[in-house]
Amino acid sequence: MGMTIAQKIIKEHLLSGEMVRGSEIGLKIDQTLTQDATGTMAYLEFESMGIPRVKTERSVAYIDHNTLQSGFMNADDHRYIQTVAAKHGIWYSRPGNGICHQVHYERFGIPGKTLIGSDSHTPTGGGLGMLAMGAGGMDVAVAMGGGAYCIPMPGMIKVELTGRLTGGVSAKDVILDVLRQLSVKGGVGYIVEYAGPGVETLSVPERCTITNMGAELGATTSIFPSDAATKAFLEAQGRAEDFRPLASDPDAEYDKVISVDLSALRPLAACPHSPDNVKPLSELSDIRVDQVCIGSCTNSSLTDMLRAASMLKGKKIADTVSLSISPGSRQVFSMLAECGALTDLIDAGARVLECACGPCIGMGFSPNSAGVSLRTFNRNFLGRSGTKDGQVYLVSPETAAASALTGYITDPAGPDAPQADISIYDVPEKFRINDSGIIAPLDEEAAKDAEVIKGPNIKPFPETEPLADKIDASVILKTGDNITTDHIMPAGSRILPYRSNIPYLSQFCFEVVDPEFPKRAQEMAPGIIIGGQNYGQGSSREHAALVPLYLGIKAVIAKSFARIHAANLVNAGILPLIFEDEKDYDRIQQGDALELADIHAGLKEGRIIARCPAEDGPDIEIPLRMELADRQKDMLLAGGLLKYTAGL
Ligand code: MIC
Ligand code: SF4
Repeated sequence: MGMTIAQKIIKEHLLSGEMVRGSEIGLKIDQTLTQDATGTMAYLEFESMGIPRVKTERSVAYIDHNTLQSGFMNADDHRYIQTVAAKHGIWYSRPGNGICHQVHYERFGIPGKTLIGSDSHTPTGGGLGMLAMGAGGMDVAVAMGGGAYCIPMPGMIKVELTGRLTGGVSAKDVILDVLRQLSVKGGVGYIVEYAGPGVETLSVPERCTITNMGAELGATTSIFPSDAATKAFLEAQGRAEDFRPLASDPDAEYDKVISVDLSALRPLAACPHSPDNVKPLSELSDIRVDQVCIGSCTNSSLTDMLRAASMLKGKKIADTVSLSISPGSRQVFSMLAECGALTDLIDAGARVLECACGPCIGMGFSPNSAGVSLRTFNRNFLGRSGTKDGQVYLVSPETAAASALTGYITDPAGPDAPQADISIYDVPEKFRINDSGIIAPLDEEAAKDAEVIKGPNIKPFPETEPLADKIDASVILKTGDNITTDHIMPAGSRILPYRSNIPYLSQFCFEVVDPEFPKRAQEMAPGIIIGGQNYGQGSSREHAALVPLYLGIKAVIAKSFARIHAANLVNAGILPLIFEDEKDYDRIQQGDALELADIHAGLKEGRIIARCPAEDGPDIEIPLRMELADRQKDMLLAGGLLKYTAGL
């Protein structure tokens, strides 16, 4: 039987397991990346393993999330990451050098290689034909140490692309259409592979917009073939030698196939507060806009910025709109400056921000009260922008630019909108290469004496414990469906500087859902959380497991889990349990006392019963199942991933 591209890469990297859908496979990891908001924990975890030098082909530590440096905290983290990277063979991308995913595909990504990153948008590299996956920090630490990255063997979804994008419609609209078709949970357990004649019409940066936002489908990753466009991109980055062609076999089999006719596609927007709440712009045209942001790892390539600049050139944004642009990398920034497009953006009224995540993660530029913000980003979860009642719409750079001019949501394919035309700029064929923002690690000899500097903001990660055979715990919180890691452990400028300080962070756990949660959890510990469908979607932040661990949470019972969060819970020694019958969700209430007994025997069978004493009559019994690989069961018994790895 023929193979898909992803299956070929998996086969080449298979260290353990069989390529049978749902069963656990262990993969050799060629490259890793971290960013600073998850990086400090990942490197503390790596250090605790006592391995002197990373065993990957390339590991890179990026600083892109926490660049505000209000107070010593961020700067402490940066210095720790820089020194730990230098010592252990890891490349360091300085603050201001750009967003990890953008810089990685520009400078380091290689078709056919495996990459894991402690950031959920690591699949961006799939646009270059990499098998690139988001993971928790502990998994990245283990991979840096040469360990396998273990995942359930995913199924395959094919997205057949036909036709060619027309004026005003862009790659962002493609992924918004896929989200409309599949929803934020439609990709769980799958790799999404793009195929068909439309593929060759898309450039690598356009493909990376699509694979980036595949994270919002809940997919393990997304991938494009490596073809003439990939070759041209790598050549233009001065990396022709990294090219390798990759295509699926003609008789490759997929579990699901959907299609997108690029020629028929119209501009779309994801409306508040979910990336799959997708509507055509034609239905949104009366909405007044307060703020427009162009940037983020989804849409901050040179082409994205040039398209927006060409539409804004010689014009002024509406008086009522505040426009920000954040180029994705120093390369994009310097090329924008060189060709004059930056001046056009500034003259039109844009506020130019640093090459970093910035507003995407609530690091400044929060909208006004109930403000409408149009963002070229990938997530519009409630409160993520820093303004709880902010109304965030996710759109393409073209829609963003057209709307910034009128002050209303405006269709860039409509008759009155200015057309993007990047040919007005004299842009060289080759990208401008200046890696001054990237620092190579020390050689092995020099590394031996190098000091790793930890400032007072860096606190040890919480101790994990071996799973007890019996848990008597209270239900501290019951949530609805699609709870994101932004709900569990919010980010933003107030909180993000403390990503290396779990005790401090714990005060904000579930803040947008229930501000009393941390106090209650500590008073009533040990605790259990009850969740709905797709619990833990969104970010890869392991803090969404480490903080509940710190607050005494022993188990989470949900209708279903998002992949990375479920793995993070197990890595932290917290038991993820799934209702055998979803209707039982209604039988447990916040405040109930639950008893989980004979857990060790239950682990073997993959099933346990939760008992809840009823006021009158017999106890309520609720059967729960576990979707855990044998390795994960052993890990829970050992007390989490690090203890398990140490015991191997
Ligand atoms: C995000 O977009 O939510 C983040 C911030 O990049 C996270 C990582 C983090 O929480 O540090 C992600 O996507 O994994
Ligand atoms: Fe940064 Fe936003 Fe991308 Fe996360 S989604 S990596 S916060 S730009």
